[in-house]
Amino acid sequence: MKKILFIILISTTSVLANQPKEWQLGFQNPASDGMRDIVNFHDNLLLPIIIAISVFVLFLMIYACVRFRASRNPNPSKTTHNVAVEILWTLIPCLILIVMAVPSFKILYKQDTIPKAEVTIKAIGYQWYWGYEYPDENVIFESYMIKEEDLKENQPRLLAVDNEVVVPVNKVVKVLITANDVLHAWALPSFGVKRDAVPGRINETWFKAEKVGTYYGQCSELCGIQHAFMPIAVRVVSEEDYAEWLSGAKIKFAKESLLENENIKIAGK
Ligand SMILES: [Cu+2]
Repeated sequence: MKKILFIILISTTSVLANQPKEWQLGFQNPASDGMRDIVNFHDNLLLPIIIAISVFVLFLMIYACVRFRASRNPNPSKTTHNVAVEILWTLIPCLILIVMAVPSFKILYKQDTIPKAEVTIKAIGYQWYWGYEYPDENVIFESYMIKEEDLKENQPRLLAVDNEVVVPVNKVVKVLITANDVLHAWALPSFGVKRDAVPGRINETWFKAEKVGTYYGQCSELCGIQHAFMPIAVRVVSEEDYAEWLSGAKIKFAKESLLENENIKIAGK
């Protein structure tokens, strides 16, 4: 019985790890080193500082309301300046900002330096779906959201797509991001990745997924009426499964066949 419970627990957590869950307050569970940095930074540094500041300001407000109320101070103080207090309320916030900035810049630099990529994918934002290319493999395909009425079991609403991006686990994946029409943004919370997709320009980011599974994200730049319906789904698989998927994809999603189809379409017009 215990064993079954354990298995259920493991399987449900691994499913929930990759997508938003009901009543969720915090971040999604990290599935990459970069996201773990972000979560640590938020939970262990920013949040305590924010809570301390909020409690302190609340205390000051209550104290001032009680201590300096009109009934107790019929003749109010005429003080307008206090140099010591003014220096303190300038310096202390500056110090707090510096304490927050140093680790924040460290994380930003780490995200910005892309290690040698083992797999490169290109994400292209369209109104309103994502196109993907594996430039080194001659693979190209489009990825549309699955409509609510067509959802199969275990496919999350507004997140599942027909063609998922497939990448190998524990490999550095470099993502080139651009758009074809308007601004979009390629965002995957579990990997700590979010980059604008700008027409005529290529942005770069990277991630190294640590766990096998399907991870969901969404376009994160208002791009038009169907902005909410262009999700991102990345399936992280073992190296062998990736090789197998790739050999199939090279036939199914070959660049040449796509160009041929386009030509047929154009010729038929
Ligand atoms: Cu978009």
